[in-house]
Amino acid sequence: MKIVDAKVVVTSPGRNFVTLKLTTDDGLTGLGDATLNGRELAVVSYLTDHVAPLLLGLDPHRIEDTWQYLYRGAYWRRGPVTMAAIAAVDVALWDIKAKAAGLPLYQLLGGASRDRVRTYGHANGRDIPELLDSVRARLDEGYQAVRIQSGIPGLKAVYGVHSTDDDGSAVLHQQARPLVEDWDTDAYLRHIPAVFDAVRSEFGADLPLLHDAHHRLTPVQAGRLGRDLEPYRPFWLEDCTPAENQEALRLVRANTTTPLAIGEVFNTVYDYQTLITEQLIDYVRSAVTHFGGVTPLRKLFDFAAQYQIKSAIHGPEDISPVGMAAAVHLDLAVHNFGIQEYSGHTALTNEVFRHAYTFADGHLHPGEAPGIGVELDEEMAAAHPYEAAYLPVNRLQDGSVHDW
Ligand code: CS2
Ligand code: MG
Repeated sequence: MKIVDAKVVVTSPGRNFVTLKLTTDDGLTGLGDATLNGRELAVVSYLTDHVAPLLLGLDPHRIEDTWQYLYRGAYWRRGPVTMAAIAAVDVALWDIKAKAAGLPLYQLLGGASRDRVRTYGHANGRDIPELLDSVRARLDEGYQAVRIQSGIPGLKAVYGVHSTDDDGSAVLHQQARPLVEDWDTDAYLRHIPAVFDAVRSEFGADLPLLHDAHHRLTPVQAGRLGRDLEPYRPFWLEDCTPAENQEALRLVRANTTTPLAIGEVFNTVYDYQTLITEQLIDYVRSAVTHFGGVTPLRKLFDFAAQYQIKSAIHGPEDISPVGMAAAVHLDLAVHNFGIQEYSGHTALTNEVFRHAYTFADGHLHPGEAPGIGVELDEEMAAAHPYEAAYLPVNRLQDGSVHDW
């Protein structure tokens, strides 16, 4: 079997997605997600101009060899653009291999280790009453674990909370130029414990509550927040501090027993080395799309398992249904599964990417379709062309740029 076509499909059914479609001389096709939110076209060029020509004529069954060829052969390795491009190739090859075997991908990953995949959904509110309504809405949709994000008194727009213009219209985070959001760490640190207190008072002690600090705290501030939240027993505190400096988590870990989740912006195992071997975190967050594909992510989970660390694949809306499908196959198969983030997608997106995975009672299942179980409607995709869109930029009250 040989690869005879490699096509990059860019579509924007409400937000931008980049998808690689590989076709073999047997007529089998495979899909891979290459969406890098806010920098999509960089990956389009990496794939179209530098990778696709090298794939033609290769044996699609040689997944590990192709991965190594693209990772080591480029010389310039790691990084979000490179690893999103390699991920798309990797997942498309797994899709083809599983289709050739007539099996759903999870069966090639060791088969099911559980019956279904537990998820968490996003709840947010500009204030606490609105947040409580949002938590209630997620519970009504069947979620059994909820991430809570709240507006901060005195701040106009905050990560994870939909912001509105003065006329009440929703301000989309995806903007043709970066939306500028404001930030005040002290106001945030004062407010979040009250948010947890209100949610616990309303929904009780048992509901798993997650919170994303989105890289915004110093290590000592993260340790302080982790300790302040301990009475509310969070399921986890996510991205509590920028973790490029992995040693910073020693300071956080020394100050709190709140479970820590990190890694959605990480692209290789080297980003996690200290965090895992010193058990400084409890969950690894990388997505198939940002970590180079199923092949390396499975290796990461096996490495993390030796240190009692669990998987928690990143799954917001900017991970396409192709990336989500690959994640759910991995979730079903690996032993040290923790939880799967699942924001869901718009109805239009689900029409462009018809998928076999299903969501019920707060759980996902990949389905039994051969491959990853996703079909791309290229005609519909073409009807929704790319639209320039950027993630927001965060500024402190004095105007200096801060992590978003
Ligand atoms: C967030 C993401 O879901 C999460 O945990 O950190 O929504 C993140 O902000 C986006 O993926 C950025 O593109
Ligand atoms: Mg996050």
